[in-house]
Amino acid sequence: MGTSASKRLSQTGLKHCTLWKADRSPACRAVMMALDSMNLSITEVDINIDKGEHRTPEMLVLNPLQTLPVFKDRELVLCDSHAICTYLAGRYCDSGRLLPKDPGGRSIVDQHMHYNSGTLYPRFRAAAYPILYENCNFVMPQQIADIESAYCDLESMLLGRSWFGGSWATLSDIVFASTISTLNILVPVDKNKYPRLSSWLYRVSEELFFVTANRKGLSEFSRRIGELSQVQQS
Ligand SMILES: N[C@@H](CCC(=O)N[C@@H](CS)C(=O)NCC(=O)O)C(=O)O
Repeated sequence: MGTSASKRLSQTGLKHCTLWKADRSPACRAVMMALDSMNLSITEVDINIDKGEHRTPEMLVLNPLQTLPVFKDRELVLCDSHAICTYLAGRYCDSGRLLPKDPGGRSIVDQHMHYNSGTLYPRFRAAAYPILYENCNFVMPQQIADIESAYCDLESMLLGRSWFGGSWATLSDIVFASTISTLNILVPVDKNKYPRLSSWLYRVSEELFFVTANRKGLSEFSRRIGELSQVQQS
């Protein structure tokens, strides 16, 4: 378990906030990208999931669900990446850039968060966990089909738009960026079948928050999957 403080001097330091995270985890990387996008720095504690550090008695007090990320702001403890991202954007980003203040715009972002939480993330888990934790060395056919079907949904959602949530990158894009860039390692996004999704993935990969907060953990995930399976690494 390791603690690190602020990353860049220009960032606003929120000393009263802590994030327990693992870089390999897409849910954690969504929160890390949201923080970097808002130029916020908080105390970060690295947790080694392979060593079960997310299941220690101290962590169980914070999160009985035994998952990461876990976030604390004074007395408030949150244990879901979507809830953490919307809290941070609502509490610390006055402009409404990441999370629109108008109910219509906000509900679009919520809709994407529910899709990520209810459909996309479970499909990631079903494909990756057998490799990471159950000695399976390939992505199973049903899991590939489910992920391809999600790519079809996402391709349709991008009809006539460059970003999922509006005219610029919002929390929708940040949360999707963490899951889709990770899924892309397991089941590559075919640019011929999904041209809009593929262009969006390229576009979002160029965003500074993706470079600073997603790339390292994504490489770590890719390396681990490569060590454990026959999934081709690009
Ligand atoms: N819905 C939760 C999912 C959290 C989750 O499943 N996190 C994974 C890492 S990506 C985890 O902690 N896995 C450890 C385990 O299940 O033992 C969120 O978005 O925060």
